[in-house]
Amino acid sequence: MARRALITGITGQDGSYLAEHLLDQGYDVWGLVRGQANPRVSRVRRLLQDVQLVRGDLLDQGSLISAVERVQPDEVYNLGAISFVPMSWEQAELTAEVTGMGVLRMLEAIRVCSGITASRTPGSGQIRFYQASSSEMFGQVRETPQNERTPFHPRSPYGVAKAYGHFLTQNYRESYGMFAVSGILFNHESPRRGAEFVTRKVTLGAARIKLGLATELRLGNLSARRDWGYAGDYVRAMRLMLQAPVPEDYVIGTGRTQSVRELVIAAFEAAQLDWERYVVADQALHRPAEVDLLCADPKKARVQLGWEPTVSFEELVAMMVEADLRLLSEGADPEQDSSWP
Ligand code: NAP
Ligand code: G4F
Repeated sequence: MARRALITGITGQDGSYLAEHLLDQGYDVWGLVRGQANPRVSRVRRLLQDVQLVRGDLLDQGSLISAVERVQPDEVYNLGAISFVPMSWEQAELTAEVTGMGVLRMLEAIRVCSGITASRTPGSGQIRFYQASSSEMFGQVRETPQNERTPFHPRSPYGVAKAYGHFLTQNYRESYGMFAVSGILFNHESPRRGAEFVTRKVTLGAARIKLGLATELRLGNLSARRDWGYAGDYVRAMRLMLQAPVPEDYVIGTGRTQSVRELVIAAFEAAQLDWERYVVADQALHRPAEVDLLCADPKKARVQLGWEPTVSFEELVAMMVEADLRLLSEGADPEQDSSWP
């Protein structure tokens, strides 16, 4: 019988790529959707026609229990979160509830539905659980590159909430023997990335300028460095982690790091534009506390899971610029969430 997966965050970037990957692998895929009239659900219905939808919200314990009871999943991928770091200062409590406490509610739903009440042999739990942990937990980094043993020093309410979810996942593994793992994923991007994140903001900005739809692009800290990879590669790692013989956490990244300035140069080059004529550095877009440098050491994932990224930074930026040029030329409005390449 086909394995059955339940994905929270199905309307987001990673949810869409993971759903496609699991469908390709022969899974029955279910996506958790929330809200009375969430406009992003229609996009999922259009792009992911073979995904079945079930209602639920990470803020609502009962809804998660009902969803797990209905779907009876073999694997649960918890991708749902408030994931935009600046928003986590503006709505810190909501971020803690969704991005942090949401992990507790999902783990509890699995524990209750599986009838787990006491400690078991590690890995013996029936439902396998993946938590979307983040390199934001490393924050003010203690060493470079960062690996599974690098200590955390989160720099935003988002990073703190992710650290809670990470340790809780570890704790449910140790307390109840659940097959519960975290992927500590570094930044990953794609043409489906939200327009608020810097890569997409830059590729959309370059495309708009190229097409005469804008005259400048305002950005914050150009010196921050990130390890940027392709989302399509990273969702493969999520599935591999749940197929491993024992539950363990893994760092997923490319091992290369670039600055926002280098990102801008690459994107404007792909659009054949001189970035210095259009990019305006805006102090108002700087964060209260910045993560200056992230760079992954993905050796464990390479050795134990056989996982490798396949798309380079340069290929990724070119892919995104090309997709945005096409989208805007067709008259689509990426801010409206209606279009998804
Ligand atoms: P994304 O595009 O922002 O998607 C976030 C998803 O969370 C959306 O589907 C959203 O659904 C859902 N969500 C928000 N509030 C919810 C709630 N109360 N209940 C249930 N679902 C809720 O994020 P992404 O880039 O795909 O990332 C997926 C996960 O990986 C996130 O947890 C993120 O923090 C983590 N992560 C991402 C990266 C990265 O570089 N992309 C790196 C490390 C970790 P609605 O349509 O209902 O709002
Ligand atoms: O693209 P960003 O907003 O991503 P950030 O904060 O690194 O977070 C993303 O990656 C995390 C993994 O490390 C995920 F957990 C998280 O959910 C999210 O997907 O910003 C990247 C960098 C920052 O240093 C920021 O200060 O770009 C800098 N930046 C400079 N100007 C800007 C801008 N970021 C945004 N969003 N907008 C700007 O105008």
